[in-house]
Amino acid sequence: MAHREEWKSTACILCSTNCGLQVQTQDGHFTRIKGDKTNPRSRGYTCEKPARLDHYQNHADRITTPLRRKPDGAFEAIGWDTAIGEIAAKLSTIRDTHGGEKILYYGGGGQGNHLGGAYSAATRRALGMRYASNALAQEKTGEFWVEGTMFGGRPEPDFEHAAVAVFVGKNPWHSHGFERARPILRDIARDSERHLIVLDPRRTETADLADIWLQVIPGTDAFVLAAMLKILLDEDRLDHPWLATYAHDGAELFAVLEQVPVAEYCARAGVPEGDVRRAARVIGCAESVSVLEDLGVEMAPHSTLNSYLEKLLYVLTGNLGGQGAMNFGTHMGKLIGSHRNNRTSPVGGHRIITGLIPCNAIPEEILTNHPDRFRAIFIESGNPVHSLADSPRMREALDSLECVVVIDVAMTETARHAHYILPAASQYEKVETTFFGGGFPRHTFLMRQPIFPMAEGTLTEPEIHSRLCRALGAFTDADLAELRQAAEEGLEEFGVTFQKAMGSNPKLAAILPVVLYETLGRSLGDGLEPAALLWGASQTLAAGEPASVQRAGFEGEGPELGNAVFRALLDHPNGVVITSDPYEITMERIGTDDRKIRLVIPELIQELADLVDEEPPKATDEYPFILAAGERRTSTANTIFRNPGWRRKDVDGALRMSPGDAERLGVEDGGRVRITTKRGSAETVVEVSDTLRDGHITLPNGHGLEYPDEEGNRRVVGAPPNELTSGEDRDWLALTPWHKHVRARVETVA
Ligand SMILES: Nc1nc2c(c(=O)[nH]1)N[C@H]1C(S)=C(S)[C@@H](COP(=O)(O)OP(=O)(O)OC[C@H]3O[C@@H](n4cnc5c(=O)[nH]c(N)nc54)[C@H](O)[C@@H]3O)O[C@H]1N2
Ligand SMILES: Nc1nc2c(c(=O)[nH]1)N[C@H]1C(S)=C(S)[C@@H](COP(=O)(O)OP(=O)(O)OC[C@H]3O[C@@H](n4cnc5c(=O)[nH]c(N)nc54)[C@H](O)[C@@H]3O)O[C@H]1N2
Ligand code: SF4
Ligand SMILES: [Mo]
Repeated sequence: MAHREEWKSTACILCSTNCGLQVQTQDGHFTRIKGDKTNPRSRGYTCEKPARLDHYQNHADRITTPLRRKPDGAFEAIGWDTAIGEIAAKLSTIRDTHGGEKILYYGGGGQGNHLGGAYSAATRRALGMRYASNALAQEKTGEFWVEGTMFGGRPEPDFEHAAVAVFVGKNPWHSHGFERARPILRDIARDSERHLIVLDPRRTETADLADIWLQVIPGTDAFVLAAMLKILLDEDRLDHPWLATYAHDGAELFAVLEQVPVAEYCARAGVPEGDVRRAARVIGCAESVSVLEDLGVEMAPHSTLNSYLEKLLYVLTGNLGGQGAMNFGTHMGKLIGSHRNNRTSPVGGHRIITGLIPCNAIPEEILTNHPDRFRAIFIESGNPVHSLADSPRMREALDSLECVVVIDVAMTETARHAHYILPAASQYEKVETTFFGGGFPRHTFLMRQPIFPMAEGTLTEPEIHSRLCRALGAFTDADLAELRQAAEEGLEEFGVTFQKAMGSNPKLAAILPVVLYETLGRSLGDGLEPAALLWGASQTLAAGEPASVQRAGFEGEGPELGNAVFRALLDHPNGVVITSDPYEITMERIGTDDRKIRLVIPELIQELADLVDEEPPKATDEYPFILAAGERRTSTANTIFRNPGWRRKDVDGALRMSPGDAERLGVEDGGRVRITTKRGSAETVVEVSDTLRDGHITLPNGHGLEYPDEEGNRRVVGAPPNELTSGEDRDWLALTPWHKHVRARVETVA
């Protein structure tokens, strides 16, 4: 009988959708990859990208030994014990001299991994670190702040059932952001009863499918959204009884909206007034509406205001709670911190939103003589030198710090600036998961198990954090003896002992994740240790939402119910439906103090009113183009793949430009150009594309990484977008960068 390879269930790590995969492997390589039909959420769907995943697992930039930077800048290999010992010593010296809050934590997870970040909580407590940031604080924090203020929670769309789907600065055909995006988009487009509305200056693949495509002039969404709201008001399409029940009075907002000159705002945004009226009417009359915004408005002028106006579209029309509308789901572990938080950054006094310092503030909080400046940074699973605005300034900031520690799988642009680099096992060599949205009304959670043995010389992040905590003196084996004993006796016994220990021993409670890892984790079996934290998350979920968990088919109550969820996660690496909810529950999950929606956000009402006096964006002679720096394409996946050879198309990461602009510049498809902004310049090839307006150019994200070519020479392929961006062009409230709105000039090169 022919030998048949075993298929193993896992998930794609290339975007936040985390589609279920089935894979076969041989000799450390993926040999076959297909969508997992048994995954309850993705149901067999994948896009084209995971077929290339072997380029993540195997590449020339993988690091497999801890590295220490020598005074001459070169790295030397050191042992793990040396690395852990020296890092613990350096960071505790900084803590003892200046205070642990002078050590900034950055990262904690990418598109497919979050357990490292969750375990880092122990190391952070052990060192007294108080401040953190990650990539969410350069895209989603404005939106989080609005959602926190209005709802005290984060609603999620239900496009599968929505009568009307609205995308604001979002191209789900390529970027996804919800499960099975392409079939769902096609279904909506095909169904004459349903509508797809897209606000995007480029005729994207999603816009091509739309019933109504509003081709806004870049940066003018606030005008279109305000006009749509005013039309809803004029035509009295608000859901008054619903608003009276669930929302606070909106008089102050309505008074400002009353003043919106619809025709003029449409003209400023460059969209036909008739189309805007039709879009507003379709939304106002719909059975159900789901809306999703993304970088096109978050990384553009009026970022946080855009988020507010976008939410008002569905709230004023009563599209919160219900099939096809926006709903509040359950959470397995927390990805984001509390919405209620009045802290600010230590130097600049910038708002900390959901526990995160704005990414754009990081260099300012370092490059200063201010006594409260950061003196060290601990970076895990993030590549801020490449991914945050103004790469040169980020390099300068890192180089000025007393200690930079990086945990990564690869030698990255950021790792090159570290004093210590700790090599992590890859996301297919360890237990991992994400805490990204799990879906509503059925919430699917997937805990992956190792597909490959760990690369020699690497450790998992949970193990690294455990070793650091031990070296910092946060625990000893004696502290854990009783818990270890209990773990051997089973989950029930462990639960009781754990509860007692957390209540009576603050020293252990402070490093809870590592305690779970070292006790329950060690009892789960080789390689499964990191799963221990999900036992805690399962218990929290079962305690907080017992009825939702029971509706998903789990039996028992209290700790027994949590144990049932945890066992299911261990047994089903293809994903588990952990909660199931009726749509009505959404209104019970409004998390504001008095459980009512706030329609008025005073901080943003003034900005809305001031739009009236805003000059439309004007091109200048020096910088005639608006560059969208970082477009999602079939050939991009953040910086998860380092080998440019993963790309079949658009290998050089072309600058897209309209035919008219190309002709004026005298450049043809495939021709080379230099892009220059006030901050820097980069060379690339041109793709002439009739999807763009004149004056609007786009560059892909994730390009411009250094990687060895066939002769072993390190080469940068494509343009690194953040050599061109600046940290000062940003939202006033959330400090999100205007990456979609970078003024630029383009010149041909020979
Ligand atoms: N293939 C692929 N998918 C990905 C990723 C990836 O790297 N590659 N990254 C993932 C990540 S981290 C994220 S955050 C998401 C981002 O997902 P998206 O936000 O959907 O991705 P982008 O292509 O950056 O931007 C969306 C759209 O904004 C439009 N836009 C530009 N300027 C404006 C404007 O002024 N107004 C409006 N309304 N639109 C504008 C662009 O034309 C573009 O179509 O994608 C995720 N998915
Ligand atoms: N100009 C411009 N800049 C942008 C964007 C844009 O549109 N334009 N998009 C922004 C957005 S929305 C985002 S989300 C960010 C993304 O930027 P980052 O947050 O920097 O995320 P990734 O590129 O996904 O890189 C994650 C890092 O994790 C590492 N890694 C992979 N697996 C593991 C693992 O198992 N353990 C550890 N420890 N590390 C691992 C990778 O090698 C990589 O260094 O980029 C942002 N930057
Ligand atoms: S949609 Fe995202 S998670 Fe799904 S297969 Fe494509 S890249 Fe992977
Ligand atoms: Mo992102």
